[in-house]
Amino acid sequence: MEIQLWREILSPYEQAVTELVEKFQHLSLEHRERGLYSPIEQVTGRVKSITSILEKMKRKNIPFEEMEEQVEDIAGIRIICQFVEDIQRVSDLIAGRSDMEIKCIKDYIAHQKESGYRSYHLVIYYHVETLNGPKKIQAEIQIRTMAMNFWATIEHSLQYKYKTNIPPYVKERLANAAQAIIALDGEMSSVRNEIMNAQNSSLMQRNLVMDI
Ligand code: 0O2
Repeated sequence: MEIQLWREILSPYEQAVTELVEKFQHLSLEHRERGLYSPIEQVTGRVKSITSILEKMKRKNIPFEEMEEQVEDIAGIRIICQFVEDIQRVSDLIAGRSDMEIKCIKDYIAHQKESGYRSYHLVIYYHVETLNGPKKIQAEIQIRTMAMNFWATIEHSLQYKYKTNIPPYVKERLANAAQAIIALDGEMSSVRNEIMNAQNSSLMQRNLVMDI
């Protein structure tokens, strides 16, 4: 397919990623401006590469006409939280919004993937305004803790290196690391209130200094 056609297809997704990243960053800012703890630590986004879209269509036997409906993560947003508890708060914030409609939820925290992958995915419908009028597209929002993100980032690069053939001894290490991540998130949750209080008071002090 011609590159120009791909550009036209992917352009609304690029717009959606830019808008969604901005909206979630603003949500985080709003919390901080009100002196509230923000469940959102960091937001990133990307449009799936053409190669990755084609690879997924081939793997899942998706015909071209169904690409935009069936490849749900052409627009991808990643929200990183400090604590596991923050993930549900972010999901609730999304559910309460009028500009995002939840299509489905994939809870890989309650149901960890075989690889050890843990993350909370929401597929949403989102409207973008284009030259041809409004377009309803899908976006996948991945919500995970910093610790889960650390594991997923390392494992993703190993998948890239080994394709589907990660050696058994590496798989075993990854499985051990996944268990360690669960323990780490649990430990952090147990001191969540203390950490949140400490962060709030340092934020308030900073605001006071800026007011002077
Ligand atoms: P990218 O662009 O490199 O991030 P499938 O694609 O078959 O896994 P599905 O149901 O289409 O499954 O989508 P799913 O599982 O909700 O989301 C796919 C995305 O979740 C992946 O994107 C990863 O970002 C992440 N993910 C899913 N499983 C794993 C895993 O085992 N390890 C890691 N590190 N990430 C995972 P892509 O396709 O890799 O594309």
